[in-house]
Amino acid sequence: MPSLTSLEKARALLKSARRICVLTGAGVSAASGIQTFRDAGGLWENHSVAEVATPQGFADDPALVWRFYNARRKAADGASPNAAHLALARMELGLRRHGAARAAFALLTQNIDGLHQQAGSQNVIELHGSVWQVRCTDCGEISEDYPLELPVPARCDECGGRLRPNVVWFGEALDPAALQAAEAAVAECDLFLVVGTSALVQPAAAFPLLAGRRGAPVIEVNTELTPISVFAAVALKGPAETLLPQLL
Ligand code: BV8
Ligand code: ZN
Repeated sequence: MPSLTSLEKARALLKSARRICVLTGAGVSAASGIQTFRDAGGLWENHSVAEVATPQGFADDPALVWRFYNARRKAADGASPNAAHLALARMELGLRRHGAARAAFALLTQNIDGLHQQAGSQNVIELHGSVWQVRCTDCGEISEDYPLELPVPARCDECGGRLRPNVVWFGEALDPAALQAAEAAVAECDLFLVVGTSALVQPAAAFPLLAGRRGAPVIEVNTELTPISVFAAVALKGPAETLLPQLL
């Protein structure tokens, strides 16, 4: 666990911040019982990324991909927000209530489980989509009204076209609106907090570096060191569900 001084330093930086940008990854949902990707026992241990998280994998075997995402919908359905999600929602509320007029708070998440919204976070930008949304590859209809586990082959209620999870796979561009909103938040923040991400996946992993290069201090909360740690003004080593409430 981090020394008191690094916790105090992080608290002081947070206290004086007016425009906070947060980036979260699977580590914030770990305490909610949702598997991360690259930790021991993680999702990528039992699934080939190419088979379940690329357009080619979906084209080759949509049933396999839907089994993978149906399992993730089920896991997310059984999960509730943990203290890390709740602390981030409280941080945003506090800033909006007591922050100066130009106070701003943006929560960029790579997670697709919707737990930040369930915890009460308002300004959430889902960089990699949502496991709750399904998109028709023919008519483009996006819906959250399909059953928890989609029958395979999953067909569109509107046009009978093939349905896919509305998530961003490797090799796919992020939704332009989400990317633009994220870049704007990175450009205007005066503090960047990165929590629970291995910081390997682009373009999300570049956001903390871009903020740091502009002079915004970066605080990292992670149970391990990552490529961001060396750039961070403060790198707090420990679980987000314990450290984030201590930061507030
Ligand atoms: C794109 C699908 C271009 C949704 C995912 C070189 C440079 C730039 C890009 C690339 C490159 N080489 C390849 C690329 C492209 C690729 C990429 O970045 N590859 C990497 C691996 C090298 N990027 C892309 O393809 C992106 N698109 O670049 O498009 C383009 C442009 C125009 C036109 C066409 C194309 C798309 C990336 C999105 C991929 N989709 N998933 C889903 O199923 O969820 S990625 C997958 O990884 C998830 O989205 C996940 O969110 C993301 C990141 O993982 P993490 O969230 O960080 O989770 P992880 O398990 O890795 O780490 C958990 C961390 O938490 C650990 O550090 C652990 O220590 C910590 N932790 C654990 N418990 C706790 C904790 N911390 C605190 N408390 C705890 N309790
Ligand atoms: Zn359709």
